[in-house]
Amino acid sequence: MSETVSLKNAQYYIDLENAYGAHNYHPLPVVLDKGEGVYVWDVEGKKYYDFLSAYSAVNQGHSHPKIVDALVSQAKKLALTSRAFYNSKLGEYEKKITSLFGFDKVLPMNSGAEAVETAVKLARKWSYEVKGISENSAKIIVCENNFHGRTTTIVSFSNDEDASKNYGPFTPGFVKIPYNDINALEEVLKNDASNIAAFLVEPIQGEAGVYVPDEGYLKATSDLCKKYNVLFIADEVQTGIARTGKLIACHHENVQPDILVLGKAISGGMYPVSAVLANDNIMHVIQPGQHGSTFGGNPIACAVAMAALDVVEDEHLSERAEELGKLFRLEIEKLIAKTDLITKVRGKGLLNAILINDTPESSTAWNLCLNLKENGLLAKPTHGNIIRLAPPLVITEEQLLECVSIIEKTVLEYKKN
Ligand code: IF1
Repeated sequence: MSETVSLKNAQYYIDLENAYGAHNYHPLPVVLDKGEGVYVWDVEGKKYYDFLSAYSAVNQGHSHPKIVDALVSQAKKLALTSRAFYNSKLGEYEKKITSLFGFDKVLPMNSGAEAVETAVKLARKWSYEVKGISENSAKIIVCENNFHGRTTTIVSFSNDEDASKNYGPFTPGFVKIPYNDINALEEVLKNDASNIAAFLVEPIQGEAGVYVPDEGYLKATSDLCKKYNVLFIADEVQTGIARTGKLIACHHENVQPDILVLGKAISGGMYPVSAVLANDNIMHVIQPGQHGSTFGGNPIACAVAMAALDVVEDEHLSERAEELGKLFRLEIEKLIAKTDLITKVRGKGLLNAILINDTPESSTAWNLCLNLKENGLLAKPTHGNIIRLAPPLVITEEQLLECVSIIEKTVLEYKKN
């Protein structure tokens, strides 16, 4: 009989984290203890709607029974072999994910940042060994206000002071252009394509504040990459796995990237799983001993990911995100007409954000999130005055409309102190 551990009050857990954990986050003051579907509960038993979904990792809902079962049964059987040996799960997973996303090969990793790093290495190696760029001179084009993870190389091409200051010296070989600017990309390619390996882009800039580029941006930039023999790398760690209303956001414009980077919801948030997908003409440049990871492609990761991807298909999460996202933005537009506190809602599928009518330095968005928490909905600001609103994709229309009511109540009651 497992003993029921009596939970302490929230402050007890907050104090522990402050005393013994690095202070690399500033969490909302809530201590979560349980999750199920779109709901989470804190240590005092209060129930909330989760409108962050662990930054779009929990698209399938918290502790989805099918994914939990896959995790538990595989963990009881075989957890980790390393890639020194074959295992009975990896090949099945590789066949499933390459067929689902339409690529010849997948390179399995663990975190999103690891997958982005893998894509950078793959593109560079391809540019030397296939395109013929002279070694150590390849450049990769990235967008201003990007977020691709937090490794030293990745923050080397970030223009976010918080993410990069005092982490130098930085990795060279990256060229920044404005996001959502086709001409800016064409300019760089026209002048320097012979030294350029790839263009790395988020189909929607999540951390920057859910910036949705103009219709046609992804198609136009991927066409330019084809024209100049430069690889188009889509970082779909946050926008992928049905979040924006398609299996990957590139599919809104029928774009198939040369390299696809996935993470987060591949596992439904149950386990760290990420992946880099590409066709043989690119992936073959990595031969035995030239890249790897202890946990990459481990049996638990594969079993969990196969279950999580089944849930995406079985529960039609892309279609749900598409339909419910339209309803959500429609309802928030009605709220915007009643208040001057919110100036805009933007997003695609169930990846949305509202812009608060105050400066990024103000605490209005944070205070609104504190009030949303009191009213039973958890969300967090990104970059000051923008609040990301991204529930698990398993949310029902009824639950979504209840959340709209919570947001409306909170906004209309908000008193700037
Ligand atoms: C944090 C942000 C979101 C990502 C894209 C790669 C990664 C991420 C497009 C790296 C990760 C996470 C990281 C997490 C918070 C969250 C985040 F606020 F940091 F920027 F979602 F917007 N590409 N995003 O969004 O994946 O290594 O984390 O598995 O670092 O605070 P990871």
